[in-house]
Amino acid sequence: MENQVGFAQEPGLSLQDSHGKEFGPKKKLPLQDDNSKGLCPKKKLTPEQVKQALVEEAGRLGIDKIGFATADPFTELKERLVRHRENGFESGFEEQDLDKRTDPRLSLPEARTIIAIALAYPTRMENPPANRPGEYRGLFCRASWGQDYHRVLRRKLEGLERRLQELVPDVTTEIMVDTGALSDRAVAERAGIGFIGKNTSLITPEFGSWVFLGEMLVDIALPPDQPVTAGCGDCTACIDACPTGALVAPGQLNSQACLAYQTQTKGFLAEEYRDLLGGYLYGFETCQAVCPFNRKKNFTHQEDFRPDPEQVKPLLKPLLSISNREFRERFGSMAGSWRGKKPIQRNAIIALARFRDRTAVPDLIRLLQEDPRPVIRGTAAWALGRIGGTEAEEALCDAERNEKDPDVWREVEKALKNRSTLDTEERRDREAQG
Ligand code: B12
Ligand code: SF4
Repeated sequence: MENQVGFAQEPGLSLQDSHGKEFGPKKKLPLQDDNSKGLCPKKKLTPEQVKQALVEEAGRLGIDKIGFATADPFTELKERLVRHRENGFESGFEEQDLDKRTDPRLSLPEARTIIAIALAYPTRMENPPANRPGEYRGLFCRASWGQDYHRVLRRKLEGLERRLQELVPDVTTEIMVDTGALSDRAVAERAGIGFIGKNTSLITPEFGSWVFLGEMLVDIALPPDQPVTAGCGDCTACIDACPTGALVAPGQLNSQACLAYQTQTKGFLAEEYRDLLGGYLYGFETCQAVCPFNRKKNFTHQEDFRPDPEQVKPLLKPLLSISNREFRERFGSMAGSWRGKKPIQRNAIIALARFRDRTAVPDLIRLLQEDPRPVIRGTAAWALGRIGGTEAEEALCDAERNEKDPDVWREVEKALKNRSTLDTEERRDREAQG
């Protein structure tokens, strides 16, 4: 005998929107066991119930916040993004198609709802290894601690997707975490996850801005949440603290001047930024660290984001000679490795210069003489100029004679000029000490 047909999400259930109109699967699927279930009275599953089931599932999956928003176009954001581009404030990491960035239906044509999630990440390390002379360390920003958040949030969203498919079998979905077309912050704001701070971050009342964001577009209408009403008030701590003035106006960032962006570029780091990195190898977070909403916030319950101190605060010198394979093995699982090892090594050289680590001079000389990458040779030259000393000076003079790359040569020249300043200061100090 042929099976009776019915809704497969839960035999005997059908979906209704708030007006009582059915919005469930248009396609009817065969029931597995029509004898028992087909005879049961149909239970109505309203959009509110679907939403509630997803909220409960989010709790089981360990999602810290979930919110629901309409999939209407982000019209105001589009105007903002156009001005952002005209001002040259983009980083280049954003989706380039502004229509796609602001119209969810260009990613999922039937999109009705966006389900936004947030996961909190920790801000303090237990037993962080100390900096010691000759054993200095660099730092990955907190957003790079533990497992790469792209994978973690995607896994959580896939868990939600599975539950939704049980409830609404032919639902269509599209998951996005960071690399999707939409602005994760704008989505999260609309879904009531938090508000946009003057530092441009999405700030939640519970976890501050120490949260990652992701979303799932779905082609069914679920009741939206209300945006959070809190805000920054008169506070301007992040704008005042940003060392490059990258926060050009409340909620407006010139990404090109943002040190988080600058740590991720692959070319030479502009000289004006080198003294400002403060030992960061990847990312930057002053505008979050000073925010009162982040004060004393340290949520360590997400196992996936627990930092391995040797990974997130690594010794600098070994980074200079790390092989591609070793780099992948040690750092490949972190978000901060996505640009490869070159920017990390460049930043490690800059950090060694900051510490004026004389024990790094032989390694830096080797880089200056042998590394095939001009950015690494040139940055090593600059660092040698900063650290100074006879050995460094001789290596720089050799490079002045032999270096063929014009950019590296310019760095060598600058380093020699800086070195003479340092030496003059050293000489003056020694004379003063008698
Ligand atoms: C490109 C990018 C960057 C660039 C540019 C950042 C920027 N602020 O534009 C760089 C490399 C600098 C960067 C740095 C960081 N990033 Co980033 N980045 C992105 C990415 C891929 C796109 C962001 C984008 O489109 N920016 C352009 C601006 C104009 O749009 P927007 O920031 O998305 O949204 C703005 C508008 O909606 C506007 N807006 C809307 N309405 C209104 C109304 C008013 C009145 C105002 C004033 C503004 C406003 O304000 C929003 C906030 O900036 C997103 C992922 C994604 N797909 O969204 C992650 C993302 C924004 N980054 C993230 C993180 C964690 C970081 C860092 C903290 C990492 C670090 N420690 O180094 C820093 C923070 C620096 C900072 N202050 O933004 C998280 C942010 C989480 C959060 N809680 O906000 C995201 C969402 C990734 C994720 N999925 O979790 N990032
Ligand atoms: S530091 Fe102050 S102004 Fe900046 S985001 Fe936090 S509350 Fe807003």
